Amino acid sequence: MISDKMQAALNKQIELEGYASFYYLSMASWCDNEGLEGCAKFFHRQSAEENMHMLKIFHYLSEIGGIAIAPGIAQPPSNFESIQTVFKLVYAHEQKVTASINDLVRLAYEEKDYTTQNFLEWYIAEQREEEALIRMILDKIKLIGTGGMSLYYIDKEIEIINTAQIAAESAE
Ligand code: OFO
Repeated sequence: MISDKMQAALNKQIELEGYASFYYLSMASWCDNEGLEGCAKFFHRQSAEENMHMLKIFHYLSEIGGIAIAPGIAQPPSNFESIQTVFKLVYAHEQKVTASINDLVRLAYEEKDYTTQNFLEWYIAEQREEEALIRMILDKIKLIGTGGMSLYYIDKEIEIINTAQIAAESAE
């Protein structure tokens, strides 16, 4: 049986993952509008992934006899300064998610809720991969710089990364 505290914390995480999904959807729309098609595709896929992360917790709570709550999602920003800023914001948000997952693991341990602790292991690995991916993108953006044609090269680079991610996922 899950404790009320653990259940409330998992429902908070559902909200955070849901927000990430809409945040990245908003970024996809901004990229589309800026003509950054590769980036838009990347963010549509990221948004769908975050939705899956949200649902995974939702189903987990139902599975163990808890109550999953459909979250009210705050309006994410719809305008961004630059594509460089967008990826910096993504990195900051992923770090926030990682910190929140770590808090959940700590709580599960304190509550002696080993089932939830085990469930959260998937998220620990996922966050490690996500942070590494965004760091790699930020490094590439830095290498490309801000000269003429840089947006074109950044977009192409993100398109390549997105395609590789899709291929890796379908090979799993
Ligand atoms: Fe689900 O927060 Fe990123 O991966």
